Amino acid sequence: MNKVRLDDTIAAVSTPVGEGGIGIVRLSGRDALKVADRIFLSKDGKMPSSFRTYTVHYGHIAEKSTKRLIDEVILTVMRSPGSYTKEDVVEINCHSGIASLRSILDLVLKNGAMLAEPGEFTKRAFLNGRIDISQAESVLDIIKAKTDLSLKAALNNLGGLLSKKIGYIRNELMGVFTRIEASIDFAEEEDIDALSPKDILNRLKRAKKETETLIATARKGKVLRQGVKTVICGSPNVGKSSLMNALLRESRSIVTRIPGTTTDTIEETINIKGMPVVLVDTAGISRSRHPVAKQGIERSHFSIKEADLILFVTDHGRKIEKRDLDIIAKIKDKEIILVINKKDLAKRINVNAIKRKLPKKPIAYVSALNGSGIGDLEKAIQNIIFKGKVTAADMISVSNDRQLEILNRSLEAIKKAISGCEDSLPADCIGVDVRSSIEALGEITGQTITEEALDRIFSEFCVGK
Ligand SMILES: Nc1nc2c(ncn2[C@@H]2O[C@H](COP(=O)(O)OP(=O)(O)OP(=O)(O)O)[C@@H](O)[C@H]2O)c(=O)[nH]1
Ligand SMILES: [Mg+2]
Repeated sequence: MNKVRLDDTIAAVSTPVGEGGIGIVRLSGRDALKVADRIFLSKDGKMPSSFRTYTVHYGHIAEKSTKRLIDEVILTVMRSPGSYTKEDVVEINCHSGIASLRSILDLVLKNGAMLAEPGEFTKRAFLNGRIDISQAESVLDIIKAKTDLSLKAALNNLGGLLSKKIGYIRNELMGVFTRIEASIDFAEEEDIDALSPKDILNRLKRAKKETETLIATARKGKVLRQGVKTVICGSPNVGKSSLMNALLRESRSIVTRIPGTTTDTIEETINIKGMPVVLVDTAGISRSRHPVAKQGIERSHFSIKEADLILFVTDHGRKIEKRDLDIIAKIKDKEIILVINKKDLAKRINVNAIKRKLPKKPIAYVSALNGSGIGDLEKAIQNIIFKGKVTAADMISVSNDRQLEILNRSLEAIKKAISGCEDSLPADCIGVDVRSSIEALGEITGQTITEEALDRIFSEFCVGK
């Protein structure tokens, strides 16, 4: 397929595939209205190209050559530059069935539009200067937001709060850079407005501090965006699946009294005080030789490796065994909450023996059977993930690994510039580092982004966004 060019008019189905009340085919580009003219029959015979911006019109989509009606629709016109892409945009609200959506899309494509690439509407909003790249990324975060807090953080970024912070740091560095350049170019002239070395150092230190603050938000940003992978693990039959169900408040995992019930990992997302938590129930870890159990246990180990947090489950009514200790040895360097389940049963567990192996890890006593202690466990999860409350500062956060990697790169360059100043290196040496930190920051907002990086960002989107 030919690559779509920026001056092509693009079209795609912008709603999820499937049966629903309404589906939307969206068009964007300079011929969007012309294409609509060719396929829209309004009651009074008026053409979309005569419609005012932000007006809504009733009519039919039809193949005009054969007079075949395809669907009854509502058509909206949003004219350039006041639209999502800053181009002329037409949205056709039709009935959301595969046949209707596909026929309308086919007709639109036959009449001069090109099928949009993934994320291309948002990409055009960036290329046409309506939003920057970090804002475009937040569109994806909004679509994927699983809780109200995730949504709030993503909306802040869409509103440009992260871009503003980056802009502040970049300005600080620009100030330093232009003065350094001036001092090199006009070194002989006495009265140039050069910053003193102390001013330069102060500005660099401010930029360093702001960058570090942003980097510190990355962990929470990632939590809000992707959720915390929380893996429930332990020996067979300790009540892992029962705990999963108690946290989910529904009977998702199979529970039986037979050890080895769970043989595969099961994932579900829950919302704990606004944080998305991705719970993973795993097969109990034992030395089973059964081929099904063995594969399941391999998956348990894999999940443990990937976990942000582990709920290590033991049984209040049973003594600690070697296999519990083997699991502890594997997980002890991770973030862990020790969950002592079945607290409704008489105590046989030696908690101190585990505490010695897992010093300073929080402990929660629960009964997955009757639900007691589950609220405390949720609080412990919240504490460990967010070290307490979510603050307003967390709501302006670096939301993905791309942004984090760039910030780290920029920070390294700033640090080099600072030590250059402290060692009184020549101005041009310091200038090189300041410039590379400025260029790095430009990649977050898109001022200095490569085509390849752009493609990578938008490939995460679906067609139609
Ligand atoms: N008394 C009591 N029994 C429980 C509790 N939680 C789970 N059980 C029982 O323990 C047995 C095992 O529960 P599961 O949730 O299947 O345990 P599991 O750890 O997922 O087991 P595997 O998947 O086989 O590794 C079942 O009979 C549960 O009803 C609890 O808090 N108290
Ligand atoms: Mg189970």
